[in-house]
Amino acid sequence: MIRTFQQHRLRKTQLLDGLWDFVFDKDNVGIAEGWNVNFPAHSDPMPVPGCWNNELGKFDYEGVAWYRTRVRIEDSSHLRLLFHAVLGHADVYWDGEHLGYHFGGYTPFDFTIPNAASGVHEIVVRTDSTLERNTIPTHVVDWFHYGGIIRPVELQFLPDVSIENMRITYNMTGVKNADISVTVNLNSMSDKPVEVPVSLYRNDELFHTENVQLLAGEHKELKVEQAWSGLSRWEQDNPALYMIRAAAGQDDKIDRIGFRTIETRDKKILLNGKELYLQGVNRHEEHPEWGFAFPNKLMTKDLDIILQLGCNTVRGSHYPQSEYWIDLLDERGIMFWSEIPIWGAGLPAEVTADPIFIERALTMMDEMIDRDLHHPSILFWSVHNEIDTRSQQAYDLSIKMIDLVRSKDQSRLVVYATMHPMTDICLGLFDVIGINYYGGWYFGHTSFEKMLDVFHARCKEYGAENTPVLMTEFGGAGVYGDSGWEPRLFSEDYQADLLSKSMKLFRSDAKISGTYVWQFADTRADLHSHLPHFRDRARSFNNKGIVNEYRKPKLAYRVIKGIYTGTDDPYIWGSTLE
Ligand code: ADA
Repeated sequence: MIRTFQQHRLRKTQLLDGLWDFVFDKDNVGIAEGWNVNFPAHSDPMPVPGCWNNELGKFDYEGVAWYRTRVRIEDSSHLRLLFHAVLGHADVYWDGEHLGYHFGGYTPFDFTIPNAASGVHEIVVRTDSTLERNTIPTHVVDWFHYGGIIRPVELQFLPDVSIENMRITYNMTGVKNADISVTVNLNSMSDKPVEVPVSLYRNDELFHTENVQLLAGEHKELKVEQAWSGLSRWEQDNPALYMIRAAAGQDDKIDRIGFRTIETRDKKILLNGKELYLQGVNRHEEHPEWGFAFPNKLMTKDLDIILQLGCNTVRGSHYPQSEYWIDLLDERGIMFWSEIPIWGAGLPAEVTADPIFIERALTMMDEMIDRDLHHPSILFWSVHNEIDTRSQQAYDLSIKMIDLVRSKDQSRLVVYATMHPMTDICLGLFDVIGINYYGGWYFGHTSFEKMLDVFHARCKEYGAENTPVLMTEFGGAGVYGDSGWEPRLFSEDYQADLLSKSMKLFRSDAKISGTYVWQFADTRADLHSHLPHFRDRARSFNNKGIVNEYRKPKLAYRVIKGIYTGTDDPYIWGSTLE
């Protein structure tokens, strides 16, 4: 399942997940040798979705690799070939022909193949996981450089007239009332004029119907605006959701929305007019056995662990996470911070002015918003993490990113995470400021108070005195199972102590609206024996997780649970014992 609900009732779809033929192209000769037509005979079977690094003998390969599968089409049909996520560069071939190229990693892209003939067809994908100075992320980043087709691949069978997309927006006009707008984009692949009945449903109840005429090959946009009443709002305790279905002739599309408002006032974040205090963790969607091809089953488990911790929010560090995950958050009333993988600690400011970097950043943002626009749980679109926000280049990039987000979506807050709270020049640009600060880990423990004093003063100077502030990262490493009687660095005890002290300090600062602990689970880091980066990551993991990579709790989990739930109850596993 890609979503937690079915996305089509009429449109036939087929998952192409399974074992694909796979081969590394270490010398990058595949294009010259025409592997898109003559796939090498000696290939390995490779699970899709999956990261090749999780297979034996392939752990540290970074570079070009090729995948191939075959599909049988019973009857000639128009097709849509949809990749839900491929890491890095992807070139897709259909029967040897180049369908197109995509750069990214965590958002979907697709190709339409009109009038595909019946019979067997070959799909070949050339992927390149190489990270460089102007890729996003760049080559220095604090997570493992996985490669592969990490999310499902889908083949959809389209009728002559199909729904390209459906976009639903609304304005709350009262507690239970909203003006809604539904835009449906239709595409005709017919060679003659056609007329299709289009119907729109809310929870299976028809709310609009009309016949639409399209010329041969025409794209048409249909916009329906209505005033709705009697709505329930999406809230933490009652995450009311509404299914919206568009049907156009033989095709349909289903999505889900929730009604809520999000705004800021006098340094506070208000959901449905009520002040929020955010209690969260940073979660990488990563696991040592699956890499970024994170299975749905583990998502429910992650969420249960996070809910038991007392969280009402999660930060999706540092890239668009699975749609299934965000669906779960919608259903459980958990608020989400979503971001693209610009990871900037140590990134030279010039890189953020590189036109290729900027274009990639804008495309990633654009694709993330397109994919996730309807999730009520997403409150924050975050445009970058820890870039050099002391520089004019970062300032200029921020403006571009903010403009793009606001032009596409006015129903969420535009945010970022700064690692330069005392010297940042971008403070005045955003709806909410996130601070990443590692007092007690990279800096001495007492540095939080001083940092916050300087930061708050600087906010005033930059016209951000009313901007809400979140502690988006803080913490320290605690190697799972390492405890003792003395608070040694890297022990579970030190980590728990540091988090507890920092959290108490942040919670007593009325100017801070919430905390995201770094991080939920330990994650694989990118260490190489011949490179200098991240040498302090014991076991080649970022050990700042409050659970380890297999989701086993450390002392810090219990301590934070006590703080977040206000129970000081070290007991962690929702017992069935009386
Ligand atoms: C940064 C970064 C995280 C992680 C963290 C750390 O704040 O955003 O991805 O690398 O530091 O552990 O140092």
